[in-house]
Amino acid sequence: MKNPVRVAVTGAAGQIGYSLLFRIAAGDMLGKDQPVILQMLELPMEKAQAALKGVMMELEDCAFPLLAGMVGTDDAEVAFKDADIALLVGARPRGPGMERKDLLLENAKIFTAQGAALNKVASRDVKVLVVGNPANTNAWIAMKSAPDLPANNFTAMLRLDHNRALSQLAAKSGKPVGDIRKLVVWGNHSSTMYPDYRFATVDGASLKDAINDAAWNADTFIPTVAKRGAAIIEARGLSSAASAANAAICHVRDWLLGSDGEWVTMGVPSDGSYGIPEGIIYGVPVITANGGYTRVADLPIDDFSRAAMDRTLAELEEERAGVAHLL
Ligand code: NAX
Repeated sequence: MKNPVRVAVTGAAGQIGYSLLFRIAAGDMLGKDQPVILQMLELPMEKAQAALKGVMMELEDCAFPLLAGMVGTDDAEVAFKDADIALLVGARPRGPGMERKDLLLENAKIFTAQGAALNKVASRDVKVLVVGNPANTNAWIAMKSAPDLPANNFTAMLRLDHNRALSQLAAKSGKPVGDIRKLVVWGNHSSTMYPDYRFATVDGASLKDAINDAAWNADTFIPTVAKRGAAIIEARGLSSAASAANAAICHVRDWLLGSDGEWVTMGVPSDGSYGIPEGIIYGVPVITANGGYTRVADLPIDDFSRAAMDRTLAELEEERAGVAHLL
């Protein structure tokens, strides 16, 4: 039996947590032969801690053979102790009448503290995925607050946007979703992200040529992916949770176990390529192997794409400017 991997999950009693923890414990993220220890963080409030306790009781009741241990706590340094993987899901939601600026600042406080706690107690190679919004900027704040950890280990989740885009493309083209390769989602996890299927293929043939509908791309596809989160809230009365948890599982699984040469989208600190200033956490296509990722380099960027990529970059730079004074 392999040694257990320590997986920290924040916001563990929330909706995404409820869809995520059971799948991790079942082996969907790290493999059916990989034991895990779940280290779960929640707010200190009585209600949050009670809910966390309930989730832990249910985890126990599943009798998952791979669940080698559990910790439930309101202390980030306990949750992150020796963590190999940290899924930062908990974040401050937007309250009634709250300005975007205030939301950014409230989250900046959370992710500064959590970055510092990771820096202090986590494994020196901890892999961090930020799900809590604004995910890219929160990941940037955590990265900046953890100077002793590798910056490239701080990532933000764009995989839900990627998966949403895949399904829209499959529906439009009539091709099986699992056969679509080389999709990219550039930028911020927000409605400004740019899903780009110019390079996508099915069975080696161009998906763009098969679809051959530029108006659909601009007028239907991009807005549908951009507004999908709002459409889910409208339909369900709650934000995406199972699909978000699934995307987190896909992101970490591919990162740790490899993508077999396939492109996947991850929000990662920019290396300056594609005109994205260094350090900004920006969605790009990567190929993953051996616990690392390599950007897909030198893709041609046309005028339409440049404008879309610059728009989402401008939003990220504005978010960063709003919190930079705290770091
Ligand atoms: P919930 O409100 O259901 O759960 C969040 C949980 O986090 C709560 O139980 C809360 O007590 C806890 N929490 C808040 N601050 C915390 C802190 N400082 N430390 C530990 N726990 C804390 O939200 P849920 O639907 O689970 O969504 C979680 C986050 O994911 C939100 O920020 C949401 O906007 C974001 N999302 C990000 C997505 C992405 O693709 N990157 C998609 C889905 C989702 O919207």
